[in-house]
Amino acid sequence: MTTNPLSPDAQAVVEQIKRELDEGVRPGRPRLRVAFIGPSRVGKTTMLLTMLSVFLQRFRTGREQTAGDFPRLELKPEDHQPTAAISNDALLNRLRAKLARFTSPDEDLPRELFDEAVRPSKTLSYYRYRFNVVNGVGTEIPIRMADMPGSWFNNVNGWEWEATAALCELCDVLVVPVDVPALMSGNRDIMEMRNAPTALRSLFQYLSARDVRGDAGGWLVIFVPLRCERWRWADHPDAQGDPDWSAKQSRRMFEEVDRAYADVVSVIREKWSDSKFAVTPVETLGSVHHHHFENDDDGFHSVFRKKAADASVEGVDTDQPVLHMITRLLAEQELNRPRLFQQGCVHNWFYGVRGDIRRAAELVRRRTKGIDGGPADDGFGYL
Ligand SMILES: Nc1nc2c(ncn2[C@@H]2O[C@H](COP(=O)(O)OP(=O)(O)OP(=O)(O)O)[C@@H](O)[C@H]2O)c(=O)[nH]1
Ligand SMILES: [Mg+2]
Repeated sequence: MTTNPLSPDAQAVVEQIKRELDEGVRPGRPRLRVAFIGPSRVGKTTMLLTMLSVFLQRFRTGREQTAGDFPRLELKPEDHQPTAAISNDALLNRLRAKLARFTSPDEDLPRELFDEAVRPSKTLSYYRYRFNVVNGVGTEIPIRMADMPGSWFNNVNGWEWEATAALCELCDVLVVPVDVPALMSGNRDIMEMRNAPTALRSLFQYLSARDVRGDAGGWLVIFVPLRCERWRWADHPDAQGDPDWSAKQSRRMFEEVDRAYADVVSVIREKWSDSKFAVTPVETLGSVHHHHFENDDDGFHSVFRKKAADASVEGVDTDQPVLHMITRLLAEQELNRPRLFQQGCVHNWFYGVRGDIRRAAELVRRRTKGIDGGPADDGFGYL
C-alpha cells in the first residue's frame, strides 16, 4: 500500500474516468455518480443491465404514473449507444434460449451455459442517464454509472488498483454485488475467491490513507446479494413445509452480509462517518437456484438447477438498487435547496413551486424496501 503519486499509467486512466463521469455535467450542478465494484464474475454486468432495463420499462413509459403517484419520474438513456434495455434483452435472451434446452429440475446446469451467455468485462463501461421529476419546469439530473471489470481487482500493484480506487473516490454510490452461495457456504476460501471482502477492505484502507473525498463526504454503499434464489424460495425442498423457512433464510443472509463485511464497513465508517450501507437482495434470473459446489483446478464453482421444468427467467427486486440511488439523489436535492435559491438557480430548477421533489421522494421511498430499518424478514435493510 502506498500514498505515493500515481504512476503515469494510472494517472492517464484516472483522467479518462474523470472525463467520462463529467461528460455532459455542468460544473456545480447536481448529478449522481455510481460505481459497480467487485471481483470478476460476481455478477455486476448482468445485474446492472437487468436493473436498468426493468427500471427503464417502468419509468420511461410512465406506467408508474397513477393519479396518486404525481409527480411522474422519468429515467432516460442519454447516448445513442445501445441502451441497457437492448443489451440486456440480448443477454437475457441468450440465457433464456440456453436454459430452455434443459427441461429437468433434477439436472445440473453446465457452467458454460452461463459463461457463454455473459463474458467477462474487459474495460470500464459507462451508462449515461438523465433523471427528471416531470412537472413542467424540468431540469434533468445526469446519472452516470460505471461498471468495472472484476479482473482489475486482482492486480493490487498495478494501475488497475489505482483506477478502482479513483472510481470509488469519484462516485457517491458504490454498488457491491455479493455472491450468496459463497456468502452462505461458511467457507472462507470460497468467500474470498468469489467476493474478495479482504481486497475490498484493503481498497478502502488505501483510500483512507490517501485522505480522499474531503467535502464530498461519505458514500451510499449498496450491498446486493445475488444468486439468492435458493434462500428466498418458499418451495425449496429444505423448507419441508415450514412456512417461515424463506423468511429465516433471508434474515440469515442479511446477518451474514453484516458479518462478512463488518471490517469493510468499519474502515469506511471510521473515516467517512456519514456513509450509509444498504442491503438489497436481487434475483437477477429468478429461475435457477444454487444446488451445490463443485471443486476443480480453478477452485469452487456453484452448480445451479432450474426451479421447475418450465421455470422462466424473471428477475425479482431488480429495480431496488436504483430506487435506493434515487432516494439518495432526491434527499440531497432537498438538502441543497437553500443553496440553490441563493445561487438564483431556482427558476431553472425542477422543484417547481409545489413541493414536487418532496412528493417524488415520498413516492420513491414507499417503493424502496428496507429503507426504514432492518433486517426485515425479506432480507432488506440498512447495516
Ligand atoms: N445463476 C446465476 N448466474 C448468474 C447471475 N448473474 C450472472 N450470472 C452468471 O455469472 C457469470 C458472471 O456474470 P457477470 O455479470 O459477467 O459478472 P461480472 O461481475 O460483470 O464479471 P466481470 O465482468 O468479469 O467483472 C456469468 O456467467 C453470468 O451468466 C445470476 O443471477 N444467477
Ligand atoms: Mg462485467
